[in-house]
Amino acid sequence: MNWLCLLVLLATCGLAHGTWDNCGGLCGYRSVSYDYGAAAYQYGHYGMTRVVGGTGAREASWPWLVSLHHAWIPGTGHMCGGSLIHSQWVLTAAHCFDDVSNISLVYVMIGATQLSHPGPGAQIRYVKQLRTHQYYNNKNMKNDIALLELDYPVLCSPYIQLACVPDFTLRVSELVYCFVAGWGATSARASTSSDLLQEAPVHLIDLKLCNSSEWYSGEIHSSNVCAGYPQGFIDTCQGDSGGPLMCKDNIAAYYWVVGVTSWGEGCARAKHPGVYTSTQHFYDWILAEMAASPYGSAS
Ligand code: 4AZ
Repeated sequence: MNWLCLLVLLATCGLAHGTWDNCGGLCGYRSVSYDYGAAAYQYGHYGMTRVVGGTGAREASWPWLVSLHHAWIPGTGHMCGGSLIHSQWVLTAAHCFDDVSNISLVYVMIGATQLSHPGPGAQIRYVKQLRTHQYYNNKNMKNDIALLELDYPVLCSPYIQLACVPDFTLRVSELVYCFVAGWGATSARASTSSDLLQEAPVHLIDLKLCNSSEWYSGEIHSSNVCAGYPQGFIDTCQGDSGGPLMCKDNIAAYYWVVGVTSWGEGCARAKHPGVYTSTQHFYDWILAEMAASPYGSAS
């Protein structure tokens, strides 16, 4: 069997646990290969420079990660992250739109790493429609998930690839290599976003522990995923919202987007890891919303 066949076979195995695609039949693949080595997963060995506690990502590192911009935000205009899950749909957080009254001021930058210099691999799309979850609650952050339909499909390239979304058959808690990435603040006190995409390895944290008394004491829902470190130090922060929590298992070459960055008490604090909306929990909702588009582009 040649390598191409093997790749197709692996991709087909992946699709058995969820997702839908139209980007050459693949999702979750990074066109450029990056070897972080085992040391990247040992707390304290990852370059504690700056997401919070991450490092600058290389070009095309996470080719499904997009930056949502708002025309009125000064500087780079970055507002939130998102994940390209279909050539015309971006998965993000509902709370990103809490203060947005005019969706035509929002646009999506796809295929960029440095926002001030997006480069020739980047594409920009406007929003045809926003679909926030009908039961999104901005007080307790339940159902913090939304979909954006883009005005035109993006073209896939080494810089632009689709994310894989897991259905209920994937055992997410068994995935061991997880990363967060985004253009959010690099410290809890910083109010500005980062020009260069930041990434960091994180661990999935058991929901019971995450919801225990010294942690989030009951604020975590069954539709959440917690990720980070008991000691803190490495975490998503303001501006990373809507972006992906991405995991893969030992052997697969592709990543699943298992969470959408939602909230946390502060950033990188001990016993207060990042809280993510579980994409697996909302798989059917995502599918139904895309299929129900009045424009019919995901049928
Ligand atoms: C935010 O405000 C935010 N530490 C995102 C993630 C986290 C905290 C805040 C997690 O967008």
